[in-house]
Amino acid sequence: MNDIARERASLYRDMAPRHLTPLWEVLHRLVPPRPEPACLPHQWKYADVRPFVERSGEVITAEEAVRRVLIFENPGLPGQSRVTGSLYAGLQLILPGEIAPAHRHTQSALRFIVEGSGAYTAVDGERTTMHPGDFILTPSWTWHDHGNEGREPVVWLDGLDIPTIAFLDAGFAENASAAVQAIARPEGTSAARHGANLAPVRDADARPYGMASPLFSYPYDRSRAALAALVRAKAPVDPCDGHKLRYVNPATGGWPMPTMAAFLQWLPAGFRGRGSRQTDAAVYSVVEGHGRAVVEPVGAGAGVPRTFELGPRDHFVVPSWAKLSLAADEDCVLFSFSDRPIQQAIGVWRESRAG
Ligand code: 1HN
Repeated sequence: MNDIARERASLYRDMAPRHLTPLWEVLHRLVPPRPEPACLPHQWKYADVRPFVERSGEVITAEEAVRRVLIFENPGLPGQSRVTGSLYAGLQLILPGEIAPAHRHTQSALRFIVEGSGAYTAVDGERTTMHPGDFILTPSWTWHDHGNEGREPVVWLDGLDIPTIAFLDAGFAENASAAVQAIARPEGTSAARHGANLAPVRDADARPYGMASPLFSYPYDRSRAALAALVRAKAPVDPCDGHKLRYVNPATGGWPMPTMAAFLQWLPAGFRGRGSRQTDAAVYSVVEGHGRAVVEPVGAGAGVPRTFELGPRDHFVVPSWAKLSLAADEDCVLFSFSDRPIQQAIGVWRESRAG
């Protein structure tokens, strides 16, 4: 060590007890030229995951677990219950006759139904019955419980903004006094008020969930029909995305929840997509068809491109600014979600479709 290096080292040592550190030693890491996510690309094949979901159903009830979920833990973020830097994801199982007790929290949740029909989720007094491919919201601070009055196991993908709310130290939660919340309105009321391109005239019913969409269930048959109609109409196929639509809050035209965006896309058979990058890391759930995702990450995973063979109920995560290229051997339908609303609200969201 030369004199100046020694002087610097002693400066750092002397000021450390005062909780002072030199910016110039870390500046390049604080503001890297492009994102350097610790998050890695990863795939969870349903055939690999399903036996563990089933075994979890043998060792604990939904009620005892409160939520019986296997967390999708990103291999680049071990022990942190995160699927990306800002998001949590997992697969939840509810068996016939079970309930998951009512509670509420400031974290927002979304559900995407992966397997089975006949379970319900209730949000602030209204139930909606789950079918594969349905997209369901649990907005921040709404009471919610789940139950399965059907005859088959039901599995869904949970997406929550848990790491984001933890980062903000803004998490609150409470349990309801009753495990199953009372039904205040018949099933379908939210869809009638907000799901037919109509809206309540007066304010009382206009925004039951504050900033989140007043429509809390987006059934798959309607979303799929929209994409299928675009395919039939020979609408232009985006070179990166195929046919891709975003779920909307019908009251605003904006995102369904303030912290999470969700999308449904159709890749026509034979599609060979161009690569694109976005600053919002995304979690994908394959609904239909077989294809491929090539993910070329930056940051911790740089230099290790991953190819994921896609089939129904497989899940994968694409880190921020990774190049994603999608291909389809047969018609493919993909669901995905991300933190794009946060990034767009603060003006930092970017996309590169240059390849
Ligand atoms: C939660 O409330 C649900 O309501 C799922 O189904 C997963 C993970 C952490 C904290 C709360 C649910 C959750 C959760």
